[in-house]
Amino acid sequence: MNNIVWTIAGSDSSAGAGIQADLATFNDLGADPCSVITAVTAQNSVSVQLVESVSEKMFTQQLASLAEDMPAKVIKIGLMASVEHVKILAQQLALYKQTWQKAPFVIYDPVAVASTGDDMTEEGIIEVIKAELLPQIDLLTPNANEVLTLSGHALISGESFKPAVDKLIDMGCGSVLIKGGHFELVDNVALDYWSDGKREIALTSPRLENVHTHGTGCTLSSAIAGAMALDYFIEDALVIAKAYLNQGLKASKALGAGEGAIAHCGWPTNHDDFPEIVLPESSIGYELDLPGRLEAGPGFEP
Ligand code: PXL
Repeated sequence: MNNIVWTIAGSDSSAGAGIQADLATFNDLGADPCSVITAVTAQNSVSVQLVESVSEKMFTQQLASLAEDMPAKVIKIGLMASVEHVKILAQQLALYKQTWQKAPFVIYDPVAVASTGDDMTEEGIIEVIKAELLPQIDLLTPNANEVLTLSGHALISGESFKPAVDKLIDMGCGSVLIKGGHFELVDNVALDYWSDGKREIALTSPRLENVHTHGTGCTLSSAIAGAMALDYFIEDALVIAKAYLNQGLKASKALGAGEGAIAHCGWPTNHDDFPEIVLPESSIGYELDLPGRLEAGPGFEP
């Protein structure tokens, strides 16, 4: 029995993010990793110097080589720098879902689609991502900026999470995890919110003040992918991934003049690293309007 998980992402020469972070995460959790490289980046801890997408031929062949012999249970997508790659990938994902014995679960961390920090990607890519890639995605993992870019919804309060997620689900995603790394709904609390439009879950952890956070987005989505490749249900995978992230953040350090990257330290085992589930009757539950939605029952549309 294999637990194959693919990462489709960019190479980071500083090895803190991208393919390098994804593979380290899959290995730590015990999944069986494969990789498809979308772009090569030359970067250090201070800045990104050069980004070059691989040729369409090379991108397509990597997918074909793996599809033929090593189909995945879970596919994690990171940096997509080329419009043509997005179109090819959307088409291939649709094909895998129709033709593979078991449809892969597809996770997309929409790296560099935010209006800030968009310099790693080609012009016009966001429209193609919205129209063609999002409908193939089972779990999207945006931060607040990426939510705004993709859905037009600004996360201004707890109550704004659910409508933003519902919009992204209308656009074709199966479910959405909003990462709270940049969103301080409650002082000193990091909050992540997940919903598939019917079920929902929010997780909180004490905010960690570590400045060495390069690669946290890649690592979180890869940890979810790795755990799902081991057959954990999505809610459990979110908890494991968050614990893996907290553990790695506590051990991260600088290696160059700039920000350091998250560390990779094996399966999370420390109780303090595990997040808490938000209960409807808690203060954060009220902020998110969980009691109101529970009362309205499943399938409630705001
Ligand atoms: O963390 C986002 C990210 C994803 N993929 C690659 C990156 C980065 C950030 O630098 O270099 C290849």
